Amino acid sequence: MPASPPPIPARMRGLNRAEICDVNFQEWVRDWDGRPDARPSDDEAILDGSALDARGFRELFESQLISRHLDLMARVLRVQDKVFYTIGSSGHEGNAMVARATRHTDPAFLHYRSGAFMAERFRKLPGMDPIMDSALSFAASKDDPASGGRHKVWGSKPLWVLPQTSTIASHLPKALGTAIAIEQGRRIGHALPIPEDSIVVCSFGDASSNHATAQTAFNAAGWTAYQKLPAPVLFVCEDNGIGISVKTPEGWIARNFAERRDLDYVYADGLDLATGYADVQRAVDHCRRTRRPTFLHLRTTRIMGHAGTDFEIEWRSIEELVRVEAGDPLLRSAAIALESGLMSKDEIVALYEETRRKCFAAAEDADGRPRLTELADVVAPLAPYTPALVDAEATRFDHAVSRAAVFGGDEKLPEKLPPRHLAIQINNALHDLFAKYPEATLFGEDVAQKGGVYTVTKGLQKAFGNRRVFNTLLDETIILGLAQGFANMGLMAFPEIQYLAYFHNACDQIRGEAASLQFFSNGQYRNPMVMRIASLGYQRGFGGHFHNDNSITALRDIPGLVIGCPSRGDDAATMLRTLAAMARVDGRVCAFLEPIALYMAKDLHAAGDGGWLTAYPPPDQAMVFGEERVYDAAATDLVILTFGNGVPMSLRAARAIEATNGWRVRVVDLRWLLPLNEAAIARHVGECARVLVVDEGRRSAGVGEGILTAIAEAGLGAKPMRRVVGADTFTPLAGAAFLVIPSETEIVAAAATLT
Ligand SMILES: Cc1ncc(C[n+]2csc(CCOP(=O)(O)OP(=O)(O)O)c2C)c(N)n1
Ligand SMILES: [Mg+2]
Repeated sequence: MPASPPPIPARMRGLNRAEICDVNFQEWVRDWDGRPDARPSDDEAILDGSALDARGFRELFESQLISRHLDLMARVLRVQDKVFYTIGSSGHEGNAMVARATRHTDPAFLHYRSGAFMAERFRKLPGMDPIMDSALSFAASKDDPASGGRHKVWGSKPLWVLPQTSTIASHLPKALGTAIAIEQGRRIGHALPIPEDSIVVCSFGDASSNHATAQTAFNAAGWTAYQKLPAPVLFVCEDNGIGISVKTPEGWIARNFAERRDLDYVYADGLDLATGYADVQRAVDHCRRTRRPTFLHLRTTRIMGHAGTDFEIEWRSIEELVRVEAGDPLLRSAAIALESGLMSKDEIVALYEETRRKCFAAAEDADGRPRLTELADVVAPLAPYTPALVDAEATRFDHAVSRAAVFGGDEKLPEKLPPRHLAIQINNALHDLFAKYPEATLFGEDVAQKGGVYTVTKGLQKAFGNRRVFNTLLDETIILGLAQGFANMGLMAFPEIQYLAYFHNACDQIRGEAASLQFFSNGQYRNPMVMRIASLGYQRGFGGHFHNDNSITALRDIPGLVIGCPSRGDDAATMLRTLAAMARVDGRVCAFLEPIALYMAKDLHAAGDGGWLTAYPPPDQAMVFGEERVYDAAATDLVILTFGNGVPMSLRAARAIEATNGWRVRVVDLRWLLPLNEAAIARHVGECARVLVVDEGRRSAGVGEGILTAIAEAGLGAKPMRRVVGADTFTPLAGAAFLVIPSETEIVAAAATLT
């Protein structure tokens, strides 16, 4: 019979496991009765055979203690409403080794259990205070240098830690994107903001490694390495064996990752600094030297629960909890300090208590600092817009020489050629922007040799090379992750999403990540981009829902995002210039919706009239952000507010309405869908007797609702008014597709009901 385990002392059965871990540490140190070695000098190995020297160990141990006491402090002060976050790093303090082995210029996208990593990275620059900076973030203080009090994030501008929200795994694609951008930027001669041999650090938990967003990043990293293309990303899986309450099957992480051919696997014991450090360093060195994606499987544990609100005692056995707590990495670090002779028991306890004191003092200080109390302050970094600078940038024209070469000589400049349709003018505008911005890059599915499904990007790769224009693997999450990574490295990114329907499965990369970066970093970090999406319905060549998706609702409520939707070629060119300028000047994340059905449209009222062809605007012209295009501004009988395909349809319908009702009809192409220009909407409605809103999107939650709301809020809701809008349905195949979206006949009929 196996001996029964010793009984668990009464004091160990308490509810507050943080207190128990705290007491445990002190008692364990006091009770230690081993024999210390002769004290090592700073440069000597901390223990025989360890790759870590005594100075290094001492610093790592201090970083671990800072992290632990920030956790303990947070648990105590949360209940006093001085701290607002209790997801801690306890058990993960070994990640300090990753910070030590990397540089402060290696961009880091961190797991939320990165207190020790941060404390250690703070050492890399003089004059910084990890405790105070962290305390300010815990306290949601306006003085928090990472987020300005918007969230408890691990982030630092000088330390190249880009703040993360806590959607698990969502940061992996952009970490990979940043790694690829380091290499790609170097190859196109772009001045990188960090050294050329930098690597990207990206940490996450064991449960998170199963997430689709994580898996696609691993896959894309392997896909890249398989082709012998560099991707120097260090994936650090902090394996504590559990995700909230769900255990990761024993051995699963090694099983799943140890033998991937194009993801180089290194295991390190994150619970033991003396033995773990060599392996951590090996992983970092390998990644830096080979530029291959590297998977560091870092063994950790989780003590004190998932967060302060997780009372593990209620759902785990006491025996199991005590067993887990016995694996506390700080106990092992204390043992190393004692066994090596580096520190005495008293020194350790004194350091422990002194760190506690500093953390509480910093927290009290932080609690006394101002918090965000005004909405204007909260949203200040969300959607910066400096019109004068944007306009100057959008109209800046100093690339005459390069564009002449791109277009094949002065005579072939597009503004000197006859009017053309939308697809051609977008293509011309992209060539122009690439001539203007040497840092511009464009990527997506099929965009390179083929030039996209609709040939909108045709010739770009030939003109600008395969480092600036390239095909990605088939995954929208990765395309948008790449865009963020490229932007992080100061490149201008034009990611393409092949169809609007396919944006939706990667939406979080814009919603949760790209659009939130300026907000959560208080404007310190930005990932500007112009995301082009082939969009909307009415296609005759290619049917079905997924090629005709007309829902932009998922984009419309993303804070800070700009959405532009041109309906004709000249507007597309000037809008693209403005979006590129907004990205460059203000760091904005922009969506450019290209109405597929208008790509090739040439005529407006009759076959052969060429009414929808437009001249190419010279490169010093741009569109003012928010500005609408008005057709027949003098008309006042009826205004039709619309966008996209609705514009030529409404212009045709306007003729019929004029013929039947005798009304003059004003058609307003809003062009900018987020934010909506509410003042312009109110002005046109105010000037006209009747109102039609033509919205090809769906009835619920679409643009039309926003337009009607703007009208109502302007006090103009009493005017005769109707909405012609798509049905709340997916788009069917063949002719049935046209039953679910607005038609010209419907527009004319709706106008007839307005008296
Ligand atoms: C996309 C997403 N789904 C669910 C959650 C909720 N959640 C937060 S942490 C977590 C468990 C993560 O476990 P693991 O990756 O092992 O990290 P650990 O907390 O153990 O360090 C879950 C399910 C989330 N933040 N994001
Ligand atoms: Mg875990």
